[in-house]
Amino acid sequence: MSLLNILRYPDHRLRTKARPVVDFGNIIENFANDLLETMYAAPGIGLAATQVDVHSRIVVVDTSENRDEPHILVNPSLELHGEVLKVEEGCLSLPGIYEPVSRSQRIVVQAQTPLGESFTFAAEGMLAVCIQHECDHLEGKLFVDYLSSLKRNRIRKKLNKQQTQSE
Ligand code: GNR
Ligand code: NI
Repeated sequence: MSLLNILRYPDHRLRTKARPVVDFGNIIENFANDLLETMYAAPGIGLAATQVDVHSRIVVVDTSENRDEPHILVNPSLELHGEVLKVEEGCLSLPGIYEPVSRSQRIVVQAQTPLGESFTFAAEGMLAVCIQHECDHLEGKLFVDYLSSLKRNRIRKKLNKQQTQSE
């Protein structure tokens, strides 16, 4: 197991569209466990491979109180259902930034395990929000893309300044 480095906005590598996983097995399983370890250490409730500069369709999430309900989703696809509500989001690639984003409150997820088994499940509330946020990362999309360009520019300047000061 190892901790992975998380890319920070506005790093252009966060804009990469991830490719489907075709080779299932131990290598993908080990990588997914590294993603989980990195997510728990951060700490965060989700992490997409894109955020650690791996451009394969793999995300992990755990929105449970006790941090003991990990989900590994390989090649996820979503059906959006239910009400659309604004929920405050954060992102490990934009530390300290929190803004409301409109998301479906219910989703049906189709995905594969690291060994290639297909499964489907329904999710709601924060788990549904988090999975939508992670699937956006695989498309090179970030939650600030839903904000006005004025707000996004302010955030970009703030994070650029923080990163310059910490170097
Ligand atoms: O840790 C995280 N918290 C969070 C809060 C609200 C909506 C989405 C998230 S995901 C985020 C971790 C992250 O950046 N995943 O990509
Ligand atoms: Ni994120």
